[in-house]
Amino acid sequence: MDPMRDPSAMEFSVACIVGIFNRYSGGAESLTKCQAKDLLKAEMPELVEAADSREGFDALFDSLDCNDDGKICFPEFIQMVGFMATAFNEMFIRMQQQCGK
Ligand SMILES: [Ca+2]
Repeated sequence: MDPMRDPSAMEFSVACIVGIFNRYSGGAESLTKCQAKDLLKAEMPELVEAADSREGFDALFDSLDCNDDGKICFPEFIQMVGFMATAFNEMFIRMQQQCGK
């Protein structure tokens, strides 16, 4: 990769997602439950708003923690990002259909 070239939108977006995970994990391989809550509250407030109670957040965390180790590793985190991207894409398609495009 040419270091003088500006990153593409996709490269920039992926780098942002990686940077966000590492900012909240402190560079560790996984997010603790507290770190995951801080990340989700700051970066995905609408997702957390629906699960704002402690029980709601615990259920959300448990659904993300696929291997039940009490932490969210990067693959578990990126799977959640994929679900969010899929939901945004479906919303985008519905909006286009409603506009007749
Ligand atoms: Ca896990």
